[in-house]
Amino acid sequence: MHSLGDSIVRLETFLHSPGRNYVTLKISTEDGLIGLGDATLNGREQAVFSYLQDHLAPTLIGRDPQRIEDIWQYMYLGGYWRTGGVGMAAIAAVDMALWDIKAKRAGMPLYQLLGGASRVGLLSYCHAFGSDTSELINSVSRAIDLGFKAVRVQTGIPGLTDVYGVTKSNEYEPARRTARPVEESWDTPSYLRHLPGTLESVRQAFGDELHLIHDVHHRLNPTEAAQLAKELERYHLFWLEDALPSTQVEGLRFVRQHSTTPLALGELFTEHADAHTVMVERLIDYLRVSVTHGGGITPVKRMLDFAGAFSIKSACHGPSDISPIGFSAALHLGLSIPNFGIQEFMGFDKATLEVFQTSFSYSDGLLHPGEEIGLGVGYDEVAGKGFPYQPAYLPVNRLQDGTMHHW
Ligand code: GCO
Ligand code: MG
Repeated sequence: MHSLGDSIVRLETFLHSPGRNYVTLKISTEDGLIGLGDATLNGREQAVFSYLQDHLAPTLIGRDPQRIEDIWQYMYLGGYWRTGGVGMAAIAAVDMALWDIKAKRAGMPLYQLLGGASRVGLLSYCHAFGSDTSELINSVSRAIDLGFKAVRVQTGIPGLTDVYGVTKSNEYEPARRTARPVEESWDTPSYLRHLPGTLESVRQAFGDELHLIHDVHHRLNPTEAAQLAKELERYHLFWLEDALPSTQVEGLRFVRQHSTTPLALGELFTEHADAHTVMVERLIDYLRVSVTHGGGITPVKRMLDFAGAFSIKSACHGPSDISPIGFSAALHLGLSIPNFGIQEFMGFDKATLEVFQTSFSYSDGLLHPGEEIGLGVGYDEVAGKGFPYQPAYLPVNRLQDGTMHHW
């Protein structure tokens, strides 16, 4: 088969913890190009690291790095145990690194290869949270001062000590560096009683123009989700996120029948099949799949193109547990596709930005991937070594009587 004569000579996998744990892949080619990919999977970093280094990497040496699609199919179809977070994050890292290499070879930023810019920048949203309404209002004010036109709002709930999306530190990073997961508690009736009043206060404080997002984090059943979506209609949310676990398609149909509040989900999707029904039945308005967990740029672009046929927009998952490499991949994709919706932007701490050199920019609510060739991200391995892996887990969640609940 025709080849440009180049080949993959080295794949190196790094697991470093600047700020948090990140799994990073570096592919080197015979003609001296380097591509980077993100394979971070929150709380399962060592599993992805091993899958990449021990199982995938040896099979890719000597292959032509130009043949991204063929290599993707080789990894996905050839793996037999396809799909799932661990496997898809590993495949995604290879895919991203190969796109990085192709764009560097072409001498252009990746978004140019993907069809060029479809907009001047990407509308982004940040996280605002508070243990009570006044803290939340302060947090939203800070977001507005930074120029954000869209904000995710999460609030503490009276009677519950730890609530999803609310933390005492400034940076919201749900994984904690503990030997076992922290146990949080949850009470759905308290949440349902408390949330509407909080959103009312936020609307009263900031008016109608600000785009408001709220993340339920899969904690309701279909009846509760429908009641909440219906009750929140008057606050015209940008979206209500993960009102139900994304596998509960029948429940989503029920929520849709009862409410016009826009819905977003998909941060746990790892491939097209996970999203197929919610797309063709248009049970959602925004698809939250991330490039890192959805298998890379190649399949996620296909998924988003498909979603566009149903007027569903992109909203790539962008927490700080996706590395600056995966985040940049989402920016290049988002800048180029026609049905971009919004990009989550939690930002990265100082240590992370010491190890990953980024070229993306944020200004007045909009993100841009920058004009550096490739993905526009560098990785300082020496600096990375100063931040060794530390075990960290996402919390688990129990109802007040001790029953395990969705986290
Ligand atoms: C979001 C997500 C995150 C996740 C985290 C888990 O909407 O950004 O829900 O907050 O909890 O990414 O790894
Ligand atoms: Mg979420």
